[in-house]
Amino acid sequence: MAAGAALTLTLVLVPASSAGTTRTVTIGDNFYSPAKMTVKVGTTVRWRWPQDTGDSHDVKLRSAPKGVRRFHSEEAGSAYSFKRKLTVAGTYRIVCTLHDEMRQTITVKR
Ligand SMILES: [Cu+2]
Repeated sequence: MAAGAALTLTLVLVPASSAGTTRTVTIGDNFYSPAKMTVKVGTTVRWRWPQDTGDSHDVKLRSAPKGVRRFHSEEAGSAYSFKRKLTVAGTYRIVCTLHDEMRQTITVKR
């Protein structure tokens, strides 16, 4: 019973709308899924490479709101993940440097 009470308390203290959530993006050949997404400020975006990706990909930030430090993941073929917390509102454009058509747009809202 004590464990149940503690769980209820946690759910009350952490509303679903709070910042600090994580959204997962799946890497495919040759796409990011989802290709477009909107998240709240403070969301951590995690790019996940599946076990069986047939090709190598990376995640490079090619444009972002002012003041955002650029990031660039490793090149990886499978079983890798990379994450960044997006703390500035605006539009983030991601590209895979190995596949120019592989692009993603993330809108970060307050
Ligand atoms: Cu790629």
